[in-house]
Amino acid sequence: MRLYLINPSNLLVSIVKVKESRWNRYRVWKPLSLLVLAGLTSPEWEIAIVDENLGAPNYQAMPRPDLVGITAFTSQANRAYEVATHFRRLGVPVVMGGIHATMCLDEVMERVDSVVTGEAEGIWPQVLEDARHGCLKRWYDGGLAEINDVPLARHDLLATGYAFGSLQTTRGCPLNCSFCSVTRFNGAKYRQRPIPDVVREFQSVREKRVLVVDDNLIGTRPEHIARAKDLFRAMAQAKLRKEWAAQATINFADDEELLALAAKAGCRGIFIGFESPAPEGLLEVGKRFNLLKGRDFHASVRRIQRHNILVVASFIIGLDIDEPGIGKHIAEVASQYGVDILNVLFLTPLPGTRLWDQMTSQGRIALDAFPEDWKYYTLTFPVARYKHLSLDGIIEEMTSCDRDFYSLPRILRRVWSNMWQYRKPLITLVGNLSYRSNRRLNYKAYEDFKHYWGNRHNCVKES
Ligand code: B12
Ligand code: SF4
Repeated sequence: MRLYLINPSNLLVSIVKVKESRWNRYRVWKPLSLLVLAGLTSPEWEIAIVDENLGAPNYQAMPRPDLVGITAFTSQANRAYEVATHFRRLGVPVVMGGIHATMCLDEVMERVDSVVTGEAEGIWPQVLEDARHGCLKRWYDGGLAEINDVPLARHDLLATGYAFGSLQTTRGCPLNCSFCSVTRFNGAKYRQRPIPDVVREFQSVREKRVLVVDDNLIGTRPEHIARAKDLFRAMAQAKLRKEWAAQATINFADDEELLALAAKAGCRGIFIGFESPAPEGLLEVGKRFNLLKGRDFHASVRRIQRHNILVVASFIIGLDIDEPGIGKHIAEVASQYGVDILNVLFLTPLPGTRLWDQMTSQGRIALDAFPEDWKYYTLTFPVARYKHLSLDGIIEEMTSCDRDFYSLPRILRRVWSNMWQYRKPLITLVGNLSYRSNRRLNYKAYEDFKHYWGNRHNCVKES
């Protein structure tokens, strides 16, 4: 039995444009969901994983499979349907799962043979069994998996073409920020995989560098942090010789022992969601956690960096409190905090989030011809109507933010300060240049987007 597991691409996502900017090679990540599904698949299935981010193959030239499984974020949904249509025309059953299938069940059900919502661990073996007997159901729900059932992902598949491997050690997040799907999808309970499983999985990753995809590697409560310390101790003891980056909340900076253990275990970069430079912004998106203890963000960032760990900061533009000037303000604040890399995204109502419910009820979703418009739900296009910023205005804010933060003098200052502090100037340089060179791609993309937006709204007015 032959199974294809496919990660569809979205050509509007600049990080997959490896040909346009070679720095992007360092920002194409493996679709871990498919490696996990492969880990749940019994040996009678011959598995091929296709990651279209490395280039879409000629499916016609490939042997006919018995089953196709497709994963998709919302931004990949359109391409997922194209791929599904191709295989369904050949009479091959297509199953789709992942976050978009879970949040938009009815839409997906119309376009594939079978949909799997939720996490797959508890249900995928049954889906395969039903497929083998030709009796696939229209809908399976995996719900939340028992965390000990998460298998070792098949890191032996998809072995070449990536600068980073990826793995997951926890699922779930209690914080439930308004713009994020994680609490709805993976639950509010923070679930931690057994430490020996995680260490074994690290050992099976071939790449020297690894992205730990957890939404928050250290968690928010003392018992979570204690487990993170145990994990880091076990990783150091296993002498993995891996360098890795992860996502965490800002409380990562509050515990010297945690930082030292993380660094010893190979942590070289941490991605932190600051979200807004203003306390009112944090309240608006529901991230009160960042407001705790009258925090000094500059000091927090420095404490992390002293352990040789780079800090990547994420902010959002387009909150209801954001007014003209917000772009430059974010660039200024991120520079004051002293972060190494800045990633700014447009506030985007992703289906299933609290923000989606709010913007839908207020009639503020501007690009709403679905499924076609999903391709712009990459957080790199302003798809909604923003309170104080017009379409041109919000794009100008994003552009000025990037222009300021990634100006050559500022990049050189950051690289110099890294050299001076004996940190990792090369990684900072590559990261900064990757963002800087994507700016040109973004300008062009914004122009095309404005035309698309204009046509869409003219059509609506005329009809
Ligand atoms: C790692 C990650 C990335 C990585 C890697 C992506 C990749 N290629 O896998 C990078 C950094 C590239 C990335 C980029 C983006 N991401 Co991202 N990312 C994540 C993150 C943190 C973890 C995903 C992961 O690997 N999980 C581990 C695996 C094992 O879990 P899983 O994917 O959920 O798969 C399980 C189930 O969903 C199911 N399943 C999944 N697929 C399938 C398929 C079949 C057939 C079946 C049966 C089951 C099944 O089974 C799996 C095992 O239980 C999630 C948050 C999260 N917790 O999901 C956000 C998340 C998926 N990202 C999100 C977004 C918005 C993006 C971006 C669009 C925007 C951005 N700039 O961040 C981009 C664009 C990507 C694109 N190509 O279009 C949103 C998606 C929401 C949505 N409705 O689409 C999430 C949920 C975060 C959020 N804020 O809400 N991302
Ligand atoms: S943005 Fe981060 S902290 Fe907020 S709910 Fe999502 S995963 Fe949790």
